[in-house]
Amino acid sequence: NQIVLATHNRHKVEEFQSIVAATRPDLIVVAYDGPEPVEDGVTFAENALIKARAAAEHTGLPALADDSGICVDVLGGAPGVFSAYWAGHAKDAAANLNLLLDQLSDIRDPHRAAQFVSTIAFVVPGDASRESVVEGVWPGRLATAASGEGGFGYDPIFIPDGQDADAERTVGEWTALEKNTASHRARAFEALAPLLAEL
Ligand code: ITT
Repeated sequence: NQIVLATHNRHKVEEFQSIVAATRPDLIVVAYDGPEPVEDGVTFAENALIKARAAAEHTGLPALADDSGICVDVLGGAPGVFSAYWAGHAKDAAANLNLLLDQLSDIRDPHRAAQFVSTIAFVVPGDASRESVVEGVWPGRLATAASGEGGFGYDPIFIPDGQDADAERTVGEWTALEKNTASHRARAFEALAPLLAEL
């Protein structure tokens, strides 16, 4: 059973392969390498659907797409859908997270609350009735400096809630397995699992 993952982000491919292997080892996740559609939606759901529909149409396979980002409370939910390009058009992860830290250092917010959001669209070619969108949210707060080499994007500055107060780590310091059992992406996939039962 193949399912195509509509992303050009290799970290997302690795994470989905690990998440799917843990609960649906019969499903083979293949990365989509066809033309990238223009992501001009204004919400995670719109962008996820744009990507999943394009991959389903191009490959003829059931398709998943993840549109995701980090949403900072004191910034009204930004960077949100603009997370990949927060510091410009280059998709430069270090520049993005440094800009976010700079922005937070100018604002007095002792909580620094933020959440990672993953929105997954599922599209089955030729069966619009099965099209669906689910969301996973991972609450936490922003560190004051980056630490850790793991993960990607904003992981080095995100401290998930629920850790022992004297041993808090950023996701950059977590193992891949730790991240993939707790993350916004894992939570969204859990919500999606019942819809994949027929695959
Ligand atoms: P595709 O559109 O090809 O899937 P992308 O990286 O451009 O790849 P998005 O448009 O969904 O994907 O942007 C998501 C951005 O949000 C991503 O580039 C990171 O900056 C951030 N992000 C999402 N999930 C993350 C995670 O698990 N850890 C760290 N940063 C994450």
